[in-house]
Amino acid sequence: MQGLKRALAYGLAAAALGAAPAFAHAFLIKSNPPVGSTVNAAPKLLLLTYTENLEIPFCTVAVTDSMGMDDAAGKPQAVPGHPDEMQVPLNISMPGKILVSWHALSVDTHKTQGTFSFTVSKL
Ligand SMILES: [Cu+2]
Repeated sequence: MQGLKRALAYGLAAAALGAAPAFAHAFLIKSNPPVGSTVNAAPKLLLLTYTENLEIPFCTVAVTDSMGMDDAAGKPQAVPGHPDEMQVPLNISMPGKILVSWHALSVDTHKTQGTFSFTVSKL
């Protein structure tokens, strides 16, 4: 009961401040390949999991390889049964550090973005 009261108090405080609740935005939970990882083969697919369901047609992912080429990523695609995920076909032609820059639109119409990298040690 105490916890519920506290939650209500926080909710009212957030509403009073006019703040959009941060938990309603699509933030990246995890990636496969994982954020900061090193993989020993070029992945054919990047899988991104978010805190909210996504409007896939309005999400973009750019992937830049170690030579600065940024044409390695295809269009984000829905993952059947997982509206909080998107998958991106990859065509990585160089080993090295891969920079991922994503823009997401969640179903509540809030935009988020972020970058991370992983490393492909060999193709
Ligand atoms: Cu939101």
